[in-house]
Amino acid sequence: MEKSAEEPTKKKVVAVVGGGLVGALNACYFAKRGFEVEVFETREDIRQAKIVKGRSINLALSHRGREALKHVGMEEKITSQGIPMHARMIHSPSGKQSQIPYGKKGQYILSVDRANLNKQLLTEAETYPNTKLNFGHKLQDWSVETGLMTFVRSDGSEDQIQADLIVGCDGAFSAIRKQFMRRSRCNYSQTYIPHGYMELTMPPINGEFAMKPNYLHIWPRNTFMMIALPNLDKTFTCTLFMPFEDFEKITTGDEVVEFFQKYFSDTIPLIGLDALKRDYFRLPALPMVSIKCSPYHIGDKCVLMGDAAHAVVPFYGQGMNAGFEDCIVFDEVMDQFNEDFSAVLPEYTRVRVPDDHAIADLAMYNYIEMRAHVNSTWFLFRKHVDNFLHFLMPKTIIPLYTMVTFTRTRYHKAVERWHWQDKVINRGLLLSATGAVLGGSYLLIKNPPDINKLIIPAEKLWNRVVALRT
Ligand code: FAD
Ligand code: EGO
Repeated sequence: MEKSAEEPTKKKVVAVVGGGLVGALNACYFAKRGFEVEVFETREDIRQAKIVKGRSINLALSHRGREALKHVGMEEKITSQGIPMHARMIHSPSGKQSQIPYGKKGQYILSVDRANLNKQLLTEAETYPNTKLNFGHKLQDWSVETGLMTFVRSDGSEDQIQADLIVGCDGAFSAIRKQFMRRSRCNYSQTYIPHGYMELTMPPINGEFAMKPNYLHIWPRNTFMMIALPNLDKTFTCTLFMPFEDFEKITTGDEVVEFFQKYFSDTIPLIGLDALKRDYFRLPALPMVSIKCSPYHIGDKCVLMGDAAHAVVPFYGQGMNAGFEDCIVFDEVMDQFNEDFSAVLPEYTRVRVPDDHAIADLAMYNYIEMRAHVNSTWFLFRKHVDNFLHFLMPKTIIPLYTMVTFTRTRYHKAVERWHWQDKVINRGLLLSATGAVLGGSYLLIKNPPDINKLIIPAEKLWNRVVALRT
């Protein structure tokens, strides 16, 4: 059934460039407001394609992303096809598995299929009569002065289109963003990390999931990390993160097995020896980049959202969630400023840049921290400490991961609060340490111990130390 636009009067044309996750969702947002929406996407319609090439098969959807979907009535449709992950399952090198819940009962993240999510959002966008999807349209260039966009069609022919507003949702290597970079006072930074990623499939065993399905499985091995998210077809998609240097060192099937034997031995029988030897060489490891820029807009003509505005490394599972949240924030600003683009665009930049930059930093921080000293013991220890402190002071100490993943606390506020909590914790530690010293001294003064009784155990202790050292 087709939905009717809110107003029948002639509405402005909004061109959404990029029909990926954020572009497709954004099309729904603008269509709901009654704009004439034109989506332009390089690829052919993925709903017709047999195989969808591209990166990452499944993604972790969390609160921010869900809230954004809810706004256009898509939450239920998507979450019902996601697999809840209530806890992380940490795999130690010996194959021991330990779980730590993400939060209270209702707090879980969802494993969703990227292609399916994208298809559903495109289909939803199409239910609005005021939306048109143009596939096989690759944006070549656009003019800041006139807003005229030039597309190259699949057959090589060109197409020129003008719009009142251009929304750049064309991903990390955004063609829309190129015009931003030529302007003065435009900030841009781009960092490739030394790690690449490779996806491997873990098939079902006897028609069932090879591991427990409702978990985010993690193998933290400092610089080598692997995660696995469940899929509806009872497979797991394992993602191996490793420096390119190390990927390149492994050149034969036997070397792959040797490497997995050393670090991820419990997964060998689950992925399968032959599959492992074969799949490792199927595709090269792919790069990961972190991109920041500001401002996000040019005049009243153009705005960037999603990865086009902020590509983040995937070590927080927030890239798509942040991009989806961009859509809500823009929508809120549209309400505040009555859809007046000349006021909405600068305000959007003002409120959103600090938050997107904060999540880019947090994701990079997680990457650095995890590769530097997070093995399975440290991972478990840290999460237990987080949970314990939260248990002690539920209102005061909220784990950063919780604020980022299960609330809509502005990302930059979550960072501020995290620093503040650290101060409270350190002060608490200092206070307890001081208390212990003072209390101890008081007790010692009040009940001076018999020095002879002290010397004997001290001697025994020393003997033990000597025994240890020899
Ligand atoms: P894209 O998904 O890149 O879409 C851009 C679209 O624009 C594409 O369809 C492309 O074909 C089109 N396009 C590009 N150029 C043009 C052009 N010139 N003209 C027309 N169209 C064009 N995020 C999470 O929230 N949770 C996770 O668990 C998670 N895991 C990840 C794991 C990995 C390994 C990676 C790499 C990323 C992960 N992400 C995750 C991040 C997430 O994939 C991205 O943030 C998200 O895809 C961004 O969506 P987007 O629509 O902005 O960009
Ligand atoms: C000490 C212990 C310091 C993505 C643990 C930091 C990220 C980080 C890539 C997980 C979960 C969704 C993810 C946790 C930490 C997705 C995620 C986490 C990875 C890798 C990921 C957690 C896809 C970091 N969320 N997360 O707390 O479970 O903690 F391991 Cl490599």
